[in-house]
Amino acid sequence: MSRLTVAALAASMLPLVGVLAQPSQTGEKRAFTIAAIEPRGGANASQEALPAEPLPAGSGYVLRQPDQTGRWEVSAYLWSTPQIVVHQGDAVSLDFVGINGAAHPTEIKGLDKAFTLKRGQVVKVEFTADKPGVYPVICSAHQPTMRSEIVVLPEGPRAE
Ligand SMILES: [Cu+2]
Repeated sequence: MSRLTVAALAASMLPLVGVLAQPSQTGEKRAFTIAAIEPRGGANASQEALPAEPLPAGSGYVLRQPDQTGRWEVSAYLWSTPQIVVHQGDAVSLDFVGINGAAHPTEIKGLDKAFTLKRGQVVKVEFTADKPGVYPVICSAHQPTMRSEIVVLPEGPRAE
């Protein structure tokens, strides 16, 4: 290979190297609030019978038997935001707010984040969405209901 050919080859590869070496230009700041909530409903057994079917297993579901007045109640522990979608490269900020339930031992699987959210507290979790995938947000005390997920889409064109 002549010196000239090598020089020409190197020159032709320069634009490609430039593209590959360029840092991500698509990253945006994304912020979300995720509350620990417990929506609740009930009725008086004289008007609406207590369901005969038991709820699925797990402490995420709560069925309160009729009280002295005959009122029964059902509730489920949930994250207020069941799914969050961001793009690869985004700087993500999550504010977890404890509203219902005393404590929520929580893990974001695949992101190496773990914390206990207590009522009346805000826990801030920040990370850069490096890798595309689905990252479950699990409160181990309230399964199977208290599960959310963070979806990181691969880098690419965004909707305007
Ligand atoms: Cu919980």
